[in-house]
Amino acid sequence: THEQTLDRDCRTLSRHVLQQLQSFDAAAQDLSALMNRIALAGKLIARRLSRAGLMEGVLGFTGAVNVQGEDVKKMDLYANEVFISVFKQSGLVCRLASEEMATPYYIPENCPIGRYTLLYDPLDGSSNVDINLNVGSIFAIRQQEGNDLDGNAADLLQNGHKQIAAGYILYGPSTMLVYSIGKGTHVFVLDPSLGEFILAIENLQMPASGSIYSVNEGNFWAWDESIRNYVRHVHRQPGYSARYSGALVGDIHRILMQGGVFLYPGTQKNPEGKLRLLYESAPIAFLVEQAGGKASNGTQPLLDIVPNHLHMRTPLIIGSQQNVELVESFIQQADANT
Ligand code: P6P
Repeated sequence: THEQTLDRDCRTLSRHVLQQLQSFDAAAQDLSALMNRIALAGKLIARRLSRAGLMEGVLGFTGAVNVQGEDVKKMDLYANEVFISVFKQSGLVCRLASEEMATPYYIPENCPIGRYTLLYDPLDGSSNVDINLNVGSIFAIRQQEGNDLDGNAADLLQNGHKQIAAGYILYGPSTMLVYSIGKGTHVFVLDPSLGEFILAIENLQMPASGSIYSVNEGNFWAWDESIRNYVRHVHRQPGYSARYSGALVGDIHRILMQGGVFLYPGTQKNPEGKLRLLYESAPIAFLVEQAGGKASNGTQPLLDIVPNHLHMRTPLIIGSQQNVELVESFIQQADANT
């Protein structure tokens, strides 16, 4: 009915956060405002992506190399700047820690300072931009602890349970924002005509097991034998499907919605894998666990891992509980045999 449609269109992100918290105190208002800023960043990035092929200076590389040793794409830089611009005057944050910046950006003295830190990967999977495949932004929010006078942000080097909010924005056929503040995982869809993210799925519960496995099998001979044995086992099982887009957010969203498992294991060259703990794996592990799934580095729950530096990488096994436990059983078996 007309009322139902209207009511649905009013289930915006900021209202949802306040409803979740059943509170309107300062902390709740802060979280609602933080999520609103994330939504604004998502809208600005989605708008530019939708015209990437038509605008000068959007596609392609800047010629720079980032702290990860990766070629920086123009869209990476733009997306990074969007988050800084959106949060700089918000009065909500004191620091922004990004995949694109070697050290955190400290909000300048002449701007209002808040007590939260935003950790983010502004445009994950950006190699997909030039081929018009999905890309994503990943974010986590933590409270500042202490006063970080020496500016080395040591309080950020704590495990994923310190995240008070986390999620991602998926720039796909529709733009989706998936988030959690520790009270379930919720999916919003951007209605471009309204310029609002509208609630689509509340309290998403992922399937306990699934038939999708998502891993870059091009690394097969670079993995530990235990991972090769797991994949050999999957190859022999009827009904499994391999799905891998090379962009974490889209690959994870598929697993979140349909069940199964995503893996980025260590390789001989990169024993800790490729994905960064603080602003890729931990935020996504937070969401997946809130949706009833599981995440580990193969031997330890992902959210228990304490980073030793801002850009620390860890192997990632994540998805439906039963699928993750099956992978872990191959790793435990190999460890038992050594
Ligand atoms: P590979 C993108 O560069 C990224 O960081 C993730 O989005 C993605 O899951 C992974 O790397 C893909 O890495 O080595 O399989 O190409």
